[in-house]
Amino acid sequence: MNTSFQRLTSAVALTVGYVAQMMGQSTSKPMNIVYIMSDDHSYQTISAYDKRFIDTPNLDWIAENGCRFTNSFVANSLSGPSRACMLTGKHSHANGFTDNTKTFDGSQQTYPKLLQKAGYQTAMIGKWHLTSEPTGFDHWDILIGQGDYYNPDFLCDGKPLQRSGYVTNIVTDLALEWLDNRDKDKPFCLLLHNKAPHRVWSPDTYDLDLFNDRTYPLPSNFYDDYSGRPAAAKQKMNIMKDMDVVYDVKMADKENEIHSDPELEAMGCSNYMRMTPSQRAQWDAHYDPIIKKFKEAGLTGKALAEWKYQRYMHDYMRVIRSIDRNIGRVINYLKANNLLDNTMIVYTSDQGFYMGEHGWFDKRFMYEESFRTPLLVYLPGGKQGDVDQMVQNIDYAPTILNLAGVEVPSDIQGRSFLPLLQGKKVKDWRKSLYYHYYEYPAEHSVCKHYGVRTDRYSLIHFYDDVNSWELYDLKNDPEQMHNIYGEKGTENVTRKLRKELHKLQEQYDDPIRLTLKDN
Ligand code: SGN
Ligand code: CA
Repeated sequence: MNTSFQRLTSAVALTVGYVAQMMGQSTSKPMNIVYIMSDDHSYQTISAYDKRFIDTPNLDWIAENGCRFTNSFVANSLSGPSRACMLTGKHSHANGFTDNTKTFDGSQQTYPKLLQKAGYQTAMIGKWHLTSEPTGFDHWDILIGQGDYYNPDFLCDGKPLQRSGYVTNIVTDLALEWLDNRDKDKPFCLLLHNKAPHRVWSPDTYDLDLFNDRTYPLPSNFYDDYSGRPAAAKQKMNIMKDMDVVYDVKMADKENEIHSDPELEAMGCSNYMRMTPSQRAQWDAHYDPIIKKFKEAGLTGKALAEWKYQRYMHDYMRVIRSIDRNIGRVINYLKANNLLDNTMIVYTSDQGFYMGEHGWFDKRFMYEESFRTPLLVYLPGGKQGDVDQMVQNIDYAPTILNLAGVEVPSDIQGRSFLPLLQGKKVKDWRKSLYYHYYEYPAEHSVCKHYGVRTDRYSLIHFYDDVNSWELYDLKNDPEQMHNIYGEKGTENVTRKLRKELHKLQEQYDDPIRLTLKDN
């Protein structure tokens, strides 16, 4: 027997055993994985988490039939870094992809490679964003760079090609096509990565007229003045100051009278030029009347900021509606093909996103809205309900390997949460999380920082340029408006958290503790 066949048989045998055990049956099939990840999808806009903004019945199906993770976090709130953390199960300093300017070293160990070796068929479809070509996949069909919403360019197993239509529909079509044509005798792991709802939040023409009558509540801290938080004050992701009227809010008038940042204007123009004449006609039919009213209104100051917020929310929700519809297509496919009894479905995002909290769009900060990320998991025969333990995106790789019956390599820094999905009690689950963000100086001007979070507190150190510590009591100040670092009465908790932070830096072997003065 050759080694790869042996490996395949043992992995499949383990998986079969696992599924049989889960399902309480004597015989069963191997476990498949459908891993769906969107880009910049906030948990606030999934109705399983938050009912204020939009109904997402298909995403909610995953939560209702599986687990909703109520404390799910990332390790570095940015696209490329998150993807590298997920693939490797390691923090950014360990996988080398610390910010979006890096190139992923595809020769390193990743969970798709380990699954592939164990006999799984693997595919990666959609936004990749790691610069180097994907490795560890039998098939890959990726958007180039950030990807475009309309008629996007792809690199399909190395060959460039453009496809017509709207990106979320196309990526889902490609994923279902691959599922249909796969080798049905082997277990599979499919990574379906949406570009949506990434900036610049462009809806499918089919959804353009949705939610026109909705007015979204302004977050209570929309006019945050960032007092006591110098790094937050320095940022450039404020809806009032930085959200671009032409690019983000799509007020490019035919009379060419409205002008904003020339670079962003040019990007908006190039998005528009990608559309077919029919797509453009539908786009114009929707936006032209809004542009006309906007010009007549002559808004300034707070009125303009609040109007931009509504425009942002409308477009973002329309983009989410298309994601949810396409998730429904995937679930229906799995149902129709009798795959729901041996396929785990994961839904997550590369990070959280601000829906106007602190006055912001974008992510990057270790503050809750962007440190957290949605995580819904359907596991056949597994737990149904909430998982409240703190999990992080470095845990995905070991969880998936664990499910597939593949041994988790000892250098993986995350931990398998499969027992939590199975509803088991885990006594020694982690009590704290480590975070480290690096992309600075860069777009949106979020300073470098690292920190530790426990169930009650969050301690953050901004460094390089702004040098400041922040401490939040998440129970009394969930919106993180009051930095209590250095305040009387916080000495004990600060000492404990600093100790925990250094322990985590040591445990994960982050070189920063060796080179930085932390006071
Ligand atoms: C683009 C966006 C930014 C965003 C980064 C990173 N600008 O550069 O707003 O923060 O991506 O996002 S845009 O003008 O190109 O829309 S990430 O999710 O890919 O990391
Ligand atoms: Ca992202």
